[in-house]
Amino acid sequence: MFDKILIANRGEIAMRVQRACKELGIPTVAVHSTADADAMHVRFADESVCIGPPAAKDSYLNIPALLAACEITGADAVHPGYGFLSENARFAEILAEHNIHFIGPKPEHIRLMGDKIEAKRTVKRLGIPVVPGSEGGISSDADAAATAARIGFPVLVKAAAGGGGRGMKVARSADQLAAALSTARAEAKAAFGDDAVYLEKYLEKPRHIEIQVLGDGKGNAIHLGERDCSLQRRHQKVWEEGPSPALNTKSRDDIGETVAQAMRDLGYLGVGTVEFLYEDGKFYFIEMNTRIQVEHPVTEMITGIDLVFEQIRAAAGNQLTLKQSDIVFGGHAIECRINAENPVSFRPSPGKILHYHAPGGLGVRIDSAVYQGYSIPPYYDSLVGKLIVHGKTRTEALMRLKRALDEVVVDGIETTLPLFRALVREADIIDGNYHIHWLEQFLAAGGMAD
Ligand code: MV4
Repeated sequence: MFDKILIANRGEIAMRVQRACKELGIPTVAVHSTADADAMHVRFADESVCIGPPAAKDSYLNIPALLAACEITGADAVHPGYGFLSENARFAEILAEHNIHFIGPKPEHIRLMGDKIEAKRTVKRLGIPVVPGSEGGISSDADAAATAARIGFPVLVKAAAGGGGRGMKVARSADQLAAALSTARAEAKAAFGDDAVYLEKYLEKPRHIEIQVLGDGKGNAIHLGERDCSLQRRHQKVWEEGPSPALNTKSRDDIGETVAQAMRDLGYLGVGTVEFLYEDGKFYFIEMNTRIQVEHPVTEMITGIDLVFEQIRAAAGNQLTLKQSDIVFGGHAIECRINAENPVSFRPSPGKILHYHAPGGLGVRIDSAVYQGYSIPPYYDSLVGKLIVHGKTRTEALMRLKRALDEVVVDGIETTLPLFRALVREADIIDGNYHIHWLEQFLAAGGMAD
């Protein structure tokens, strides 16, 4: 096992990783920018190192500073959390060159899944269902036209280097195709420095369902069920739950086993998420995330498995001791991402938390790094904390969510709490009847304004 883990992140995920390290008996090193000197993740670590000024590129993304912090403290492993350097294959390689373990997948798998065209080609070969579309990249307008004629309109042009929705353009008919192609290419070039694009059939009203996986890099891998993350705004997840209201046991076991077998064949190491669009009872792969995700607690609550603990064990070279038959799904969990944002305009609202009260009671979990008197800095994401509830049934989870939302106090800044208090009272949400465009349609229709 590792001697000391440096956590190259901040906020709630840095605290979350510390909790797993404590249970494993491994000392932790926090790193922080000058803006985060008063942060909770610094107070709770065994040691801390200031790695630079507020801007992430000078601190949490500063690889030489992180290497120096490992050297100074004697950390022999780095946990990257999510965001920042978590899906940077080069960072994982540089750590290895310095004899420091990266707590994450093999660099080749991070790189593979970062290229959406290569990722899709690979998972298709491994038996995972993909969205009908181009075989690899699109070479010309004629190539695009031929592919669109084969799969039928509407089609979606996507950036190979994309993800998060940037560089995506819909073409609803042949006369829109050339423009969609050149706009998507230009956006991809500007955002990622790579104008490679591919074409897919556009699915109109799917759900976003993702499968959690865990592997040991030695050919053993399992799945831990799904999370339904359809409730998003501008590609930011707002509400995640598991199991998906749209699946039954057989559909879960089928897609889960397909994904787990693909991860065995790949020799995947650590935790990962295979993302699908789900429409008319069918799954279509879109991409794979090679990191621990914000919404991982949903899976922890319905399986009882500590994903960060397992991730660290696997990175240290331990064989997977969990078998698929050990994974028993119990009850229902819902996570709400409470952001420091105006609940109508979604403008960031950093500043000082004057009053704070975290809800408690049976089936309620808060993953947060804020405290009363803490000032949310303006430099990073606006996550105040995650409220996760668990119940035997979805109805019980919703009941607990409603009660917990009425109990939380976060005063002094604006938060998205009013959005969640409205959502738990919406018929479609209570019924689990939503898709990837539901939330934006709700907001556009004045769901929060009137
Ligand atoms: C799609 C799609 C419809 N059809 N692909 C958006 C982000 C990116 N990672 C994948 N995305 C989509 N891909 C096909 N073939 C619709 C989306 C999409 C979306 C997906 C998941 C959650 C929210 C979304 C919001 C808008 C569009």
